[in-house]
Amino acid sequence: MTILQAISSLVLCLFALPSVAAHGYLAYLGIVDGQSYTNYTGNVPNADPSPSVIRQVSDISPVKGASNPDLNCGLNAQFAQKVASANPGDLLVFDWRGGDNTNWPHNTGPMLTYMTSCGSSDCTQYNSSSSKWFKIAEIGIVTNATSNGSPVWAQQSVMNGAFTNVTLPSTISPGNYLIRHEIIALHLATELGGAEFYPACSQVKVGGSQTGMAKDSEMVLLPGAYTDTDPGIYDPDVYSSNSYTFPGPPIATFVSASASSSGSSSSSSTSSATSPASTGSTSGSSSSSGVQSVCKLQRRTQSSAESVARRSLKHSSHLPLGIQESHQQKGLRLHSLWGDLVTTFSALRLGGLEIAKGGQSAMY
Ligand SMILES: [Cu+2]
Repeated sequence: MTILQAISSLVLCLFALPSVAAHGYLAYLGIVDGQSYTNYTGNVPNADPSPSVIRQVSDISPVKGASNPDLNCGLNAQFAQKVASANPGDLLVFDWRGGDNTNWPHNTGPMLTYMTSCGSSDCTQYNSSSSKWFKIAEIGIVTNATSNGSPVWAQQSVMNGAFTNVTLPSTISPGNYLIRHEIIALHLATELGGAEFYPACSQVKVGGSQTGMAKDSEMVLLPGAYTDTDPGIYDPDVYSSNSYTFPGPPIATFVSASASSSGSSSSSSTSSATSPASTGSTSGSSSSSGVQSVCKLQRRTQSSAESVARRSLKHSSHLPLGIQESHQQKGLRLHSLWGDLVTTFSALRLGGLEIAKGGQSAMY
């Protein structure tokens, strides 16, 4: 993107601030476990909640300020009623949406994934405000700036309609966990306090019999791990510099170890994806191995049928924020979501999944 485009998108965002489109939330969590795929629906912020595994937040607006208590799990995050099942090595698929259910509206800044143990009980009543979190993944700049363009971040593909996925560490110990996936939008981070934090916590029970755990020294409080002056949070050069310093701790070493020892089969989800060229700060080795566990899935191939479906969906869903979509609308959207995933998996050639590529055209 050119400087001009960067400026114009910044200006657009500033003008768009009062609109619901300017911010967003984690709308879905998908879990791919071997042959099976489970999609968990999140609640629209502040809507009358349905049982979910994603902790509902009160607004699509960002958390502002690195010491804001809402940095923990998002604005006024509420316990969720359900718990997702997952196993070590599963693919976690995050689907972020804008507040009016269009694409995620931002393109600048990193995405980071943390986990914390809920202890011996499930996470449905677990207060994580003083919990210790460890980082399992982070992704930032994927294409360096050119002489006439800003660097491109992985977040750009989310804005373009992609899912973001993260591999659950293949050696992680079984137990009850919160998975905190966070987008930090840096389009205003040229000013102190301008960064927008979007954390989202999902409640998961991890099975298996692995033994991987983070060290005490790798665990942090949230808030607590960031300050407003961190170079990755207050970043005056965000539109021009190719170097980026991820905030927070390094990726836990057991995650890096499992990523490098898992061989070719589990690296398939990353090898065919865009290869990220992010410049991690923490240490060369930990940032590069962490990036390996993250890749982007192309969500939108935009067949014309889908465009029509989406357009009509958009027309029929001109509802103020807080009103839940009808069953029919949800069905239509899930339908297209599944189509997207079929495309995605075919494109990524995920090992065990045998999904015919032709399936997609039959859906519409
Ligand atoms: Cu926003």
